[in-house]
Amino acid sequence: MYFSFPGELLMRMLKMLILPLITSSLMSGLSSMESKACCRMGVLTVTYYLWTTFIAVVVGIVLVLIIKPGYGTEMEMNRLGGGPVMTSADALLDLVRNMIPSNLIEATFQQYKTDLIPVLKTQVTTKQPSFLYLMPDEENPKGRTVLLELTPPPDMHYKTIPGSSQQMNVLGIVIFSATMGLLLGKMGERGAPLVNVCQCINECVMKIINAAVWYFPFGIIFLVAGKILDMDDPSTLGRKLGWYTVTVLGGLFIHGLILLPFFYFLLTRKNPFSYIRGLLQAMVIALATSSSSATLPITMKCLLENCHVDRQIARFVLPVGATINMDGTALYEAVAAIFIAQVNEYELDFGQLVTISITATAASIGAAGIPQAGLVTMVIVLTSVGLPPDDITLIVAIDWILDRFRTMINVLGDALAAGIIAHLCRKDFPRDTVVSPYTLLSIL
Ligand code: DAS
Repeated sequence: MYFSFPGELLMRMLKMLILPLITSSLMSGLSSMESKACCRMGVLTVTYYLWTTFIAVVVGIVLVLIIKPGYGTEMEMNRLGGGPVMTSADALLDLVRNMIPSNLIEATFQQYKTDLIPVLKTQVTTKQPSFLYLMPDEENPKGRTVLLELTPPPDMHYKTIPGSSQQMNVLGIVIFSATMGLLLGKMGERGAPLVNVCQCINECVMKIINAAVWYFPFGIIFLVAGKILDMDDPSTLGRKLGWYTVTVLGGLFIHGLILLPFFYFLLTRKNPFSYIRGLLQAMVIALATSSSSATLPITMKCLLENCHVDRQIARFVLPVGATINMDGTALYEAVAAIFIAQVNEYELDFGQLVTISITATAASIGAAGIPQAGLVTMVIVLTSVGLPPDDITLIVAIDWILDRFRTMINVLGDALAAGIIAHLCRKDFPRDTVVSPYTLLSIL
């Protein structure tokens, strides 16, 4: 119990910094930019993020169809009755619905309130016939998340999957802060006092980060060691799901260390690997914490101090990327869904592969930047092609390892995007460039 304490302190330090960092960065960064530059940067950023996420999904689908990790595995299927309870339309609408949190402050704290893993493990160990409906704590007097029956009681409307809703709530904070920043920018002198306050908060947060960094190596050792000691049967890692693990890690390697650096070089004509070297600290923290939101303060520090990215760009691109850009998660969810179909000997047609690519992209946008959130939002992908969500239990035993690597690629994708956007939005960039999805390709 005490062994995990140093790692727990590390996670608490990082989580404590997220809200002040996102709000102060966006509000001070955007308020000091002229509106036209903001618009160009915003369109370029979102366009780039959607492109790279979709490409990550395509990489994952191609790999899993070539390697076929799910065939030939004699797994007794934990077949539980009932088709999918929710449709992908429900889930997607829910993602949008949660973009506007009713309570901004509560939304932030809800981000870490639901502990997903004990619930997932309960299902694995007890083979409980249930669907993963995770009740937020406040709705459950005993203060714990509970598994509900596959067919929820008639009066129960569709429940938000916490991983997605929390991410959308954080996205709500990003949207609120960005809007405030743009409005403050338009207010000129009248908005200056609040802009100064945001800039001071931002500087203070960065100083706290610099101080906290000295503790990180110590916390990381205990965080990862505690996780390994917690595993009941590490041998499950290799035997049943080896090829699946190879497929996911192979796809993450191809996307994160070949394709993304290649795009960086094409769009900036600079050496991507010297840029990535400046991000190693953030990638290690992502690997250790499995949380791209918690890594955000370190990613910001690496971008500003090691990669010398323009501060205004970093303050906008990173918080938005940490909430909606998760290339590693999108790739993983596509691979996992097709792997589960293969294990079920369920042939997916082309239309279903297209559906998986779209829902994996959307689900990754909705995944929270917290540990194993991608496992939860994957339910959207499975139900969109008629696969039983309960089959998540097939892959949950090794998810904690794969989550670290996909989080690392998520963080790498955000940081490389910041370098590209900073290059494309630099002062001498041709102003008359019409920013469209094809702009990025034409620049290539
Ligand atoms: N752990 C998530 C993140 O922080 C990624 C995931 O769960 O897929 O990016």
